[in-house]
Amino acid sequence: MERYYQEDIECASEEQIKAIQNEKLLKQVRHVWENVPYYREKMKEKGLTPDDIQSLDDLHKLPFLSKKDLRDAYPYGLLGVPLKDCVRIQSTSGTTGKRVVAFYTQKDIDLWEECCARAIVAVGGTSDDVCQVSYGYGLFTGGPGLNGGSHKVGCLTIPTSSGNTDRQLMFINDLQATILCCTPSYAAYLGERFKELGYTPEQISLKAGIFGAEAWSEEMRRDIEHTLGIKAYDIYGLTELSGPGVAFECSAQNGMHINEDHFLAEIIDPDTGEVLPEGSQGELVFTSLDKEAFPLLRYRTRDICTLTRGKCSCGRTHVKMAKPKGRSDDMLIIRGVNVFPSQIETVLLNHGYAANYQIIVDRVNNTDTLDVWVEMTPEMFTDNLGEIEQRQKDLVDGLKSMLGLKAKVSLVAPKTIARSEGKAVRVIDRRKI
Ligand code: DLL
Repeated sequence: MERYYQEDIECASEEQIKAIQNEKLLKQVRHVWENVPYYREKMKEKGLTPDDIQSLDDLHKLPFLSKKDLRDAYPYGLLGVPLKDCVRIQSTSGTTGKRVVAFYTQKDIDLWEECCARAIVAVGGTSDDVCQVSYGYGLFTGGPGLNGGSHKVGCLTIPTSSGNTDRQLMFINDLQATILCCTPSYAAYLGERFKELGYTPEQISLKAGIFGAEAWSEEMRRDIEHTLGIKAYDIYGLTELSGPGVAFECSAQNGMHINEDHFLAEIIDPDTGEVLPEGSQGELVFTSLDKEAFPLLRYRTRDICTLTRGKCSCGRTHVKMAKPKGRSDDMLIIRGVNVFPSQIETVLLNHGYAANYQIIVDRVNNTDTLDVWVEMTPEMFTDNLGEIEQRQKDLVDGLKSMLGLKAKVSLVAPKTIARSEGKAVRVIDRRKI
């Protein structure tokens, strides 16, 4: 039987959700207008006042916010409450520029943790469960968010944070953990380590995993489910909007329900900013509906995906987002062809490899080159050069038919590509250096 953390809201009718969103949107716009001068100026530039926003239908009039605005307003320019009312910050790793610093009031944290609790209950979590949180703790939102959600559900929470892989396995075994929360790449690594130590999936106590914070393919889901003997569920979120739990997967495992009572989603054309009809692929844009400390209206995530509304077998009614294909800024343009790393991953996993690979893009004599380094699994490892060449050729053909591009594939020995404990860095683009 399907269980919910907040059934009333998770299964509310579309009309009820729209009514909640309408009311909250008007309040949030007024809150931002009155307390965030940076955004007030943006509204004024468009000739808008809160009176111009009378309902959800007026949302499209509001100006967008982007990562650049967050940088320009750093650190306090988008604060919606006095600093003394904030109790926490979280921050991104800042690999692509200045860090994003997000602020929270206690109420913001409570709502965020409730979103994570919904995700845990959606994978079957109850107070009987032992939930191991192997996302990083600290500035990264993964650890603190799921830790809070796990407490709310009443699970016994193991806050291992990421890293120290053998200790992760020890806690799973000794405390018979049933739910694992970490990045999919770290889950794959934990699975690999269990296998190396001779564990079969039946000997591992885990039953479900909540994996997100990076793009991962359906093939990787199958692989992780197989090695750990679990059901693997996706979870999505970003620091700017609180952290994990903006959207989460349910028993249907085919897209993530967006917590629409807190986050209003739109899909836009990333080039023109035009709002696209339901079902179209485009950039995901979010408006926070009740955040106090760091309210964001029409924030452009750069994540590319589609939204679909419809009856879900789990009974939840909130709109679903498909797995993001990756960020629009992760998309590689190689010899004019758009390539998402997740497409390469799909080909590799379909050919029986694990998700241990590195993509190297370079430019030689004004021509882009695409090199893919792939680890052989221990089972396929061989020093028979003819066999290796044949395997490489098969992958070159597979990539050609997926991408329409010729790549150079190098098979390398097992364990030669560094494992990730957090978000995996799979692409090295030397053209930018
Ligand atoms: O990654 C929050 C999070 C923690 C989500 C734990 C899920 C689990 P940031 O570090 O700010 O926050 O990175 C946000 O990561 O815009 C996406 O590009 C990507 N991302 C997050 N979840 C997914 C997912 C956290 N399930 C950025 N699938 C987002 C694909 C994801 N990409």
